[in-house]
Amino acid sequence: MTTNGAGAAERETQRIWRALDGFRIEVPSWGFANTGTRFGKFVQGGAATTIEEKFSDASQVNALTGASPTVALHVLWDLPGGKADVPAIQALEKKYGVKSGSINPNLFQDAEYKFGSIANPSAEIRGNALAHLLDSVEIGRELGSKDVSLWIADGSNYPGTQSIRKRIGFMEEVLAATHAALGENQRMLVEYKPFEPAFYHTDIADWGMALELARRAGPKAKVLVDTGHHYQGTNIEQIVAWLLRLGELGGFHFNDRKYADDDLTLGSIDPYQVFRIFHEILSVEEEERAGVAFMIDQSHNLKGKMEAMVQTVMTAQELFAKAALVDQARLAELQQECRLVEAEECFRGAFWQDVRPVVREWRVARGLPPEPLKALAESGYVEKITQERGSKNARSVSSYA
Ligand code: PSV
Ligand code: MN
Repeated sequence: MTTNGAGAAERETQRIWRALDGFRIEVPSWGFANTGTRFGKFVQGGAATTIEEKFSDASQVNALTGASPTVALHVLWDLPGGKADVPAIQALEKKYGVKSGSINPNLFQDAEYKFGSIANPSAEIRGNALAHLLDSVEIGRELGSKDVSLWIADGSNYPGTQSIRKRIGFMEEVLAATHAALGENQRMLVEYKPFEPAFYHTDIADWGMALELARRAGPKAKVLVDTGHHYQGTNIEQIVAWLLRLGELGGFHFNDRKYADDDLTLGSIDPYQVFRIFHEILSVEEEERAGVAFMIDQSHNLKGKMEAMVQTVMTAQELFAKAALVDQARLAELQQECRLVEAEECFRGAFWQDVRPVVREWRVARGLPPEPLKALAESGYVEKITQERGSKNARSVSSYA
């Protein structure tokens, strides 16, 4: 796979294997469920409508890729009974061999949150939002999951209709109270998003706001970067570099997009961007990046859900492997001497390498199928779930359930 001789090829192979051995990416429970667009819902025969089906799907993805042993849970969608559902989830973890990952409170779908949740002018509504956050912390603790991952959908649609400044104070209070409830091994991730569902201002619009709120909440609060939550042209890897430098990068929600928060599969539009992000992560010491959680946040409307998820994890593995090929020492030298073209070639040379043969060898060596998508097709799993779940899905009208 390289032109530099057998020794160099061997070293590159080792770098890839080492990177893949340590690579984990969490799948979202909601990525297996029916979703849609603002204009309609597209039901798939094989979509998961129960938490057991979501665990079953997640465990298949893990068995095929060897990289996804945890599944992110969305509290209202997956634990509608709250803490009372924890034993059922634990039983599913045992049955399917995948663990609960990040716990995602839901502060965006109840009617009372129309004007906001933790930034709502009403103290009563903020109190309800806090109660849900505290429940989520408790659920996370009982499940032994590390991260409570907060996305705050609050904002406003028209200038002058809300006090942006007052709402900062409201959020600070609730986030500090949530942080105070975290167990020893728990963290709180603060996600930002500049648009949608609000379109004039969102209360946590960018990484600066998320960082400041996280810092004020306490040391266990970190920033979560969702790759779909930026304005066009934003240099996401620069944000990543800053957050790494500050020790404040909690993790990622990976997805790809062309226009807004499109939830397209990772690397489908701009694989080079994902490579650049992985490069930033791989260019810091192992301890510094140890706490950075990789998660997928996608819902697939047109592609088959299982196929799209397997394809996503494979793509993530391939792009991570490419990033692992960057010769960091050589690159640092070239950067220091401002040898621009050589530095760029050293960097993108790794991106252009076809790592798939080595990734395939690694899969076989680890007892995994060499071609996960082919193995999925041959397993008959999608046909089986389509048959089993088909009639339920045909009747299904509720979104995300
Ligand atoms: C919002 O767009 C988001 O990125 C948040 O992470 C949610 O939890 C997730 O998508 C699912 O709607
Ligand atoms: Mn997200």
